[in-house]
Amino acid sequence: MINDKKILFSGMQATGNLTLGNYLGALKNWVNLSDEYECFYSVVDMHSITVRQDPATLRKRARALLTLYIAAGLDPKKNCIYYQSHVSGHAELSWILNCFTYMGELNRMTQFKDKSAKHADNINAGLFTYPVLMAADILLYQADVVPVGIDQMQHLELTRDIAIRFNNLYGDVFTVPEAYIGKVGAKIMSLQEPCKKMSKSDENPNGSIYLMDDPDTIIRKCKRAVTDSEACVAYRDEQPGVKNLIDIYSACTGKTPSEVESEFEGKGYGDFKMAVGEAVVSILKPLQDRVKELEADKAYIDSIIKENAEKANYYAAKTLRKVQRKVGFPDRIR
Ligand code: ATP
Ligand code: LTN
Repeated sequence: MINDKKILFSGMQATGNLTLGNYLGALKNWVNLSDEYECFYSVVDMHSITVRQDPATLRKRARALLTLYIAAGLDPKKNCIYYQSHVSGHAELSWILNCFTYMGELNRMTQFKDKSAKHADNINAGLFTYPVLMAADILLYQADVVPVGIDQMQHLELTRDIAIRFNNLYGDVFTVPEAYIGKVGAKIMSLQEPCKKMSKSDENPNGSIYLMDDPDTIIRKCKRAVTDSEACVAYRDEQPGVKNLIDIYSACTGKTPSEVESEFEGKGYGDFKMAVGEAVVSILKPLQDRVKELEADKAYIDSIIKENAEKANYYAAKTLRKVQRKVGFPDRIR
């Protein structure tokens, strides 16, 4: 607990352009939870280099992502918004936890299998131990809850297993975290291949709506979204494309899928897709305007980066010292 509140941790990678899936599956929930918890929201730039990055682009994207967190409605005075690489405790705890994680556990991770198939020329050790760094992120702040999309559940389970294993050996050192999966938008699918998740690393730009897409592009992508020949707006697994558009519309408007079905009863896909596009624009346009305003205020963003790195370091150091003592590292001489 910090200030009598439970602790929340989450993070996103500064790789690629963020999609509507990232926003509806993660960022939007973060904002809804931010009053209830003491929150740490990290731009996990150390995770990003598990895949080769252009340094200048990574730096630019990391800053854009941090700005986006604020633009989405996270108050940086209340929520600790910071770069993972500014807190050395992540790497230090990650090393220790590596020694409490089994090769077999990491071998089972589906994200590792997917990413190593995609980057066959660079299957580095960091890609393999990526989930351990993620466990370190979460456990370093003693997080109670971790809001993520469904695709991260397996990593969360591993984090819990590592925490329990460590606690069994050394006493109650870590809080064992729970995942928080939002009710709507937990898995937004590609607009072109609705059986695949919408992903920022997708090669086909028409499959994803990017958070910075202009309104015309958003409407065009929605109009072109793959549906089927049944011609009815029904929320059924047999109609994955339509189901996904209903999910998007629900998440943007707050309506339930059955309310959406009634709203479009007897109407064609054309009207429905147009409405989905407009609903997405109504969510993203204010976000984009706010990003532009914030980007113009360099000194403000810089001050946030500095203050929050100090705050994160303070809490990280507390856990790290405790863990170091538990595993038997010698005390520091002051
Ligand atoms: P990549 O495609 O490069 O693997 P990603 O789009 O999956 O990246 P991440 O940075 O790995 O993005 O994820 C950030 C957060 O967004 C995570 O909590 C993840 O669960 C969530 N998320 C990502 N894609 C979706 C999606 N299509 N639907 C819902 N949530 C998503
Ligand atoms: N692995 C996550 C990003 C991530 C994360 C975290 C999410 C890194 N560390 C800690 C929650 C908590 C992803 O790829 N989406």
